Amino acid sequence: LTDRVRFKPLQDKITDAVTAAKHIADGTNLFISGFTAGYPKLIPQELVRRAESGEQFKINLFAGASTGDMVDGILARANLVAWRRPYMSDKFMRQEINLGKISFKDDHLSQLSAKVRAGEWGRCDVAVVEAAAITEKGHLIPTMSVGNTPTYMREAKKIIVEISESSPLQEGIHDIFIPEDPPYRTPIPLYRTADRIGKPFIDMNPDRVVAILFSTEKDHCPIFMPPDSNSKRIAEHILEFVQHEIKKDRIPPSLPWQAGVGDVANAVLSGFIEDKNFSSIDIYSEVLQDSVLDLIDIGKIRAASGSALTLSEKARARFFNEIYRYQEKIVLRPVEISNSPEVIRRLGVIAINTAIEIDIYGQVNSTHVMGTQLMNGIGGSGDFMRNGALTMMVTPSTAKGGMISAIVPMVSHVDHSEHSVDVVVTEYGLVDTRPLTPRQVAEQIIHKCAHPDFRDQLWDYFQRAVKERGGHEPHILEKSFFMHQLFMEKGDMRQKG
Ligand code: 0RQ
Repeated sequence: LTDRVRFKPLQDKITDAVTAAKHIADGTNLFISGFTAGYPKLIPQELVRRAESGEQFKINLFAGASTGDMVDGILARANLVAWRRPYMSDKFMRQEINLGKISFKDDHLSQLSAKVRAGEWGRCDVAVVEAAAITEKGHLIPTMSVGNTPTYMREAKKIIVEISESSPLQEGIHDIFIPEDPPYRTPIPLYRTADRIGKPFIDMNPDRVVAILFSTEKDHCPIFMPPDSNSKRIAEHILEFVQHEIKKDRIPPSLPWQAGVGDVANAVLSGFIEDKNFSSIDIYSEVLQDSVLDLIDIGKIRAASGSALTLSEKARARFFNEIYRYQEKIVLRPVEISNSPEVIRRLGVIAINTAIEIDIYGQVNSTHVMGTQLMNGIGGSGDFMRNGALTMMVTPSTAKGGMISAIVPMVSHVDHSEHSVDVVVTEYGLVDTRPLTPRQVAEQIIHKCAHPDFRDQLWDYFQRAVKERGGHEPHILEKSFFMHQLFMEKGDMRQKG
């Protein structure tokens, strides 16, 4: 206890979840820690228990990004969430959002903290945050993520802390810096991936702490599969292309990398393990995954910066055992710093993010299946795609067993415009759109990136659009969604006969 709650005046705030959760009532705006990892676990369970015992209430839930079933899943299933912001990836919550039962708004992750400080999200009633410890001076050491927690704690009227006994003390890995707000904003003084510009803890006003809980619950750990053949091929195209650009002296060899969450990101980073051309890598990303530890182990990482560490069970154990070694290389920051457009642009990040669909001119849909059904949210992809030095959108060429083409005439929803997308990659090939006109982009995306099953119909559409309508980016508006329409009518985008 004294090890974890070292600030004596707060020790009498240690209590149980039932007592702590009494600060949360119908209509409470609840701001939680958590960014794929590091979310509170006891308070959500207690809220569900109250709902199951017949209490009628709903909360508005604000996080850093996605959490786990222990937050988004159980709260959504208990029908306790009125509003959820931002990015989430829970299956049931997604369903409720698409049914209009949970209100959801998708923000760029870099912007949320400033919006909360500006009061755009309304009252900041209660913050519930997971911590490894409270320091001698009453400051908070977070666990596996930082996200928006520094701002949530600064703004909340009441703070509930869940001390995670399953996390070892992780002092020294976090770098907490809250930038100034307009109109008196000065530059964020971060010039290299490894820079530490803030404090190793989150400032906390002990007077606002209403409860401290001890928790033995663990984050749900993702299971990373070895890269499949598509992810491997996408990774190969990317690494070959970047090497080519470095050889041609078009980009310096030392630019930091960002890769979104998931298989392709892991495959690209795993590709570095084998590749002799990359020996000293900086990662300036949002979520750091297992592959970062592998690269540190073989001495290839100079610095890895992110807002969260999302590790499989095995990698987590490795990290906890040798935290002193990994923390020399890893920095965890607030998401407004890890995803800061200013810093991403200054460092010249090579950004790789995954799309749901990409159109022949390079517009990208990352969030809505068939233009209407929310998948997860834009996450940090907009922050990185709009500001990276070299930006890549990747996707397998098909989805749903080959019935859906990820390359379409016109995207059914737009998250990233052609102006933010330098390079398009599928397992079939890569198109560098930078030196091309939109018509040349269309020709190349159809021939190099689309799956062979869909090339003819895409080419036929494009040719007709050029002939019948012309223009800088030819389209036949009444036909632009013919592939989506085919899927909705027949369950297959392929044109037969
Ligand atoms: O559906 O789960 O029902 O099988 O989308 O697709 O292929 O498993 O790939 O997990 O990498 O997710 C874009 C959603 C890709 C993700 C997206 C269906 C597919 C499957 C998932 P099932 P895969 P991934 C920073 C970066 C936005 C945020 C971002 C994402 C499911 O990468 O959310 O980039 N990105 N953040 O079948 C219909 C298509 C489809 C399709 C895929 N064209 N039509 N369904 N699917 N393409 C990180 C953070 O911000 C935290």
